[in-house]
This record gives sequence, structure tokens and C-alpha cells, in this order.
Amino acid sequence: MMITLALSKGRIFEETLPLLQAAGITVQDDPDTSRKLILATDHPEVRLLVVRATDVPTYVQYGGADMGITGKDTLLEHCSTGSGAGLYQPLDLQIAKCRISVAVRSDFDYASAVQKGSRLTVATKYVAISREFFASKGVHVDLIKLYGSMELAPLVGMADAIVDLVSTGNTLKANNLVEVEHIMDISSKLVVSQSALKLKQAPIRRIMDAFAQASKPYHAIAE
Ligand code: PRT
Ligand code: MG
Repeated sequence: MMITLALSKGRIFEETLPLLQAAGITVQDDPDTSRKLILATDHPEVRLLVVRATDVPTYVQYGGADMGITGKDTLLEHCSTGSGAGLYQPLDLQIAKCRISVAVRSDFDYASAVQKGSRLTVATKYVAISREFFASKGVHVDLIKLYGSMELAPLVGMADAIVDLVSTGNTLKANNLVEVEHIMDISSKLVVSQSALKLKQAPIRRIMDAFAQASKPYHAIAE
């Protein structure tokens, strides 16, 4: 029985390798040098699909993959459109960690701008997370959806603020932006198709258990 795991190349792929290793699975190809989109492993029943980070939940939901690894940021946005049905989220893998924050130009007076009743223009890839966050603060926002390089928007006067992922803070610093609010911590989760779990219960459980064991030391440190 073949188990297909969808994930994105880059940081998620790299940080997943040790988890696969812990499950006794070695990947045969390197997605950074190979053009293959389906990667074989040394395990005859496990293969990987290399997809865009934002497409991982979609592949799992529509049966293109049995399971996937995706950031909480991506998952929250995906599920906000009402399309999280059939996705089981059993495990936080504690990998690809970062935070999602509000950032503004260093000369922008954020504190007075967010006083109740005011209006703020926010550029972001994370429209659902942003809408919910500012609504909970009672701040009216006009959201501008972008697909990348959010840092530019305040610099060119298109937005007062951005909502984006921050890890070291170097990208913000390099663009004269400052982090003014921490919305939430982000890490990547394992998502499993509920229908695949019914049909391939045993092999999927084996992989889930190995991942749970391998990410446990990190849970212990985080707690
Ligand atoms: O890059 P691409 O457009 O192909 O796709 P993607 O951005 O969707 O994928 P990828 O691989 O960049 O990110 C996949 C997942 O990794 C995200 O959904 C997050 O859950 C997680 N992750 C962890 C991050 C970061 N850390 C991160 N630092 N994703 C993106 N960044 C970016 C951030 O957007 C900003 O541009 O790195 C920059 C900030 O980093 P610092 O270190 O300068 O603060
Ligand atoms: Mg990226």
C-alpha cells in the first residue's frame, strides 16, 4: 500500500528529513537539484510529492496525497475559506518555527493608529489571520492581499502596516521596518486525510507514531 506525503521544498523539506530518518525513511532524490516532483524513498511504500507550500492542504484534501506537512499559517488561511473539511491535524511537528507579526515603518506611530475606532491599511498574504486579529482589537482594517515581498508596501506608501512571518527579524531590519505586535507563534503540522486514514490505517499510524516520537524532545523543551 503506497503512502504519499506532500511537502514543500526549502525549509520544510530540510527540517522534515530528520523526522523521516527517525521513521526509518531515507529520501532518494534532492528536490533542490532534481526536477522530479515525485520523490522515491528507500521505503517501498512511501513517496513524497513536492508542491508549493500553499498547495499542501489542497493536495491532502482532494486525495492527491494521504498526508502533508504544512505551516500553521498556511493551514489557518486554507481552513478560513471553509475548505478544511476532511483534514485531520494530529501532530504539531515543532519544525520551521517562526512567528507572525505586525510590522510598520520605524517612523510610523502605530500606538495611536490602532486606537479604537481608527482605520489602518494592512498589506499581507495572511488575510484571514489579519482580519481576525484586528477585529479582536476593535481596529478597522482595509486589507490589501499580496503574494510576496510584503515589506515593500509600507515603504512605497501603499499600506500603514504589514502582517508577515518573522524569524530572525533581519528582513524587517533590512527594510527599515519594526515589529510592533506578535500575533502568534507558527510551526509546521502534520495533516492527514481522514479518508486515507480509514483506508490505510496501519501504515499511516506507523509514520504518525514515528514522527510523534521524533518531535517529542522538542515538545519537552518548548514546555
Ligand atoms: O517562498 P515561496 O513563495 O516558494 O513559498 P512559501 O513562502 O509559501 O514557502 P517557504 O518555504 O518560504 O515557507 C514555508 C513555511 O515555512 C511557511 O508557511 C512558514 O510556516 C515556515 N517559515 C518559517 C517561514 C519562515 N520561517 C520565514 N522566515 N516562511 C517564510 N519566512 C520568510 C518571511 O516571509 C520573511 O520574508 O522569511 C522572511 C523573514 O525571515 P527573517 O529571518 O529575516 O526574519
Ligand atoms: Mg517563502
